[in-house]
Amino acid sequence: MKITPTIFWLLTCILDNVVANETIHNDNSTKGLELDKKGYIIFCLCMGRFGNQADHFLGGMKFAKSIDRTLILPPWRGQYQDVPFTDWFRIEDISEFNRAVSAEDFMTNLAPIIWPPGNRTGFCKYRLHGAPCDMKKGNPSERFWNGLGVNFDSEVKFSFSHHYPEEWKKEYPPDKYPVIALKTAPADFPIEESNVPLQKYMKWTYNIEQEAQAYIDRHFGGKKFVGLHLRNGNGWKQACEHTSDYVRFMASPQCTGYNNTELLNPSLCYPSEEEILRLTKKIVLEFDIKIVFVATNQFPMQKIISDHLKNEKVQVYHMDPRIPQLDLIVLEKADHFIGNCVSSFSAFVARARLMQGKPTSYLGYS
Ligand code: GFB
Repeated sequence: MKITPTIFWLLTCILDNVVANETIHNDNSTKGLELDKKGYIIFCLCMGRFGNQADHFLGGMKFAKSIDRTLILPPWRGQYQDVPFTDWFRIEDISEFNRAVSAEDFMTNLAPIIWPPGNRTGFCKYRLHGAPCDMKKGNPSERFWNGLGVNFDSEVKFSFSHHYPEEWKKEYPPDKYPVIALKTAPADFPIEESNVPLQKYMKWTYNIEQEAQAYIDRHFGGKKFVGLHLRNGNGWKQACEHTSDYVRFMASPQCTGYNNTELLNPSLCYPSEEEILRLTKKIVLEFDIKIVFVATNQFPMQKIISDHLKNEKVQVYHMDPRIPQLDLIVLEKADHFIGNCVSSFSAFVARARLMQGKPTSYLGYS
C-alpha cells in the first residue's frame, strides 16, 4: 500500500494516543530524529548572494515559527556550489528560537517517510493568468532542489504573504501538507526591522570561527583593530548609480533607519576615496587603534590607506580569504567596524555586532 501523507497522518494520530509527546520517536527509520507532526517548511534562498540570503533566512526563520513548523535549514547558495547550512552555522543556536533540522538530515532520514517522492508539493505566489510555479525552472532553483534530490509532483499557488501566518495555518494544515516547500523565501528584503534581533541565533560553527580567530591571533597579536568593509568595483558602482533617487535602497535602513524620508546620499553606496580615508582616520584617532583590517570584494586600497595613516603608525591588513565568511567573522570581531550602509554583506556584520553591543560606523553617513 502506498503511504500518502494523509494516511501517514492518520497513523501518527493513532500513535498519539499511545505517545503523549508532541513528537514521535521512530529510531529505526529516522536515525534518532523526531518526526514533527506539526509539519515542516523549507524554502530556497534564491535571491542574491550571502548578505541577501541571510536577510531572507532570518525572515524565513520568523515565518517558520509563526506557522509553528520545523524549519528545514536550507543550504546556502555559493558561487559554484551550495553549502550545507550547518557547515557555517550551529543548529543548536537556531533551535533556541525554533525547531530546526538540517536539509541533509531531513532528506536522508525523514523525507522518505513524511515527504516521499510522489507526494511533493511546491508552493509559489499566485500569479496572474495562472502561470505555473515551475519550481525548478532556471538557476538557482534547479541547482538548489536538485542538490537536495527533490522533484515536485504538484503545485499550490498561495495568495497571502508571510504577514498572514494564521491564514497559512488554516489553509495549509500539516495533515494535508506535511512539508511546505516554497519557491522563494517567505521574507522581505531588506530584513524587517523586527527581525533584526534574530541575528543572535546565528552563531558560527567552531571550525570556521577558529580559522578566522587564528588569522587575528597570527597578525594582530592581541591588539585592538578596526574592521573596514570596502564594497567596490564596477558591478557595485553600477548598482549604486541610482542611489540618490531613493529614500531607501537595498540594505540602507541599517544606517538611515526604516522611516527615512530624505533622498539618499550617493556616498552611502559608493563612498569616495576621501571619505574612506577621512572616516578611517577619525576612528583610528578616536579609539587609539594601530591596526586596520580591510575586507573587500575587489579593491582593498591597502597602500593608499597605509600611506594616509603613516604618521599614526597604523598597519593595514587584507586577508583575501578562501571564503567571504572568514572576512565576515574578522569584521564581526573588530573593536570598531566601518561598513557600507547599502550593502547587505556589511549589514550582516553590523547586526551581529549590535547583538554583542559593539560599535559600527558607516561610510558617507555621520
Ligand atoms: O553578500 P551580498 O549579498 O552583499 O553580495 P551586497 C556581495 C558578495 O560579494 C558577497 C562578495 O556575498 C561576497 O561574495 N563580497 C562583498 C565580499 N564584500 C566582500 C568582502 O569584504 N570580502 C569578501 N571576501 N567578499 C548585493 C548582492 O551585494 O549587491 C545583490 O547580493 C546585487 O545580489 C547587489 O548583486 C548589486 O548587498 O553587498
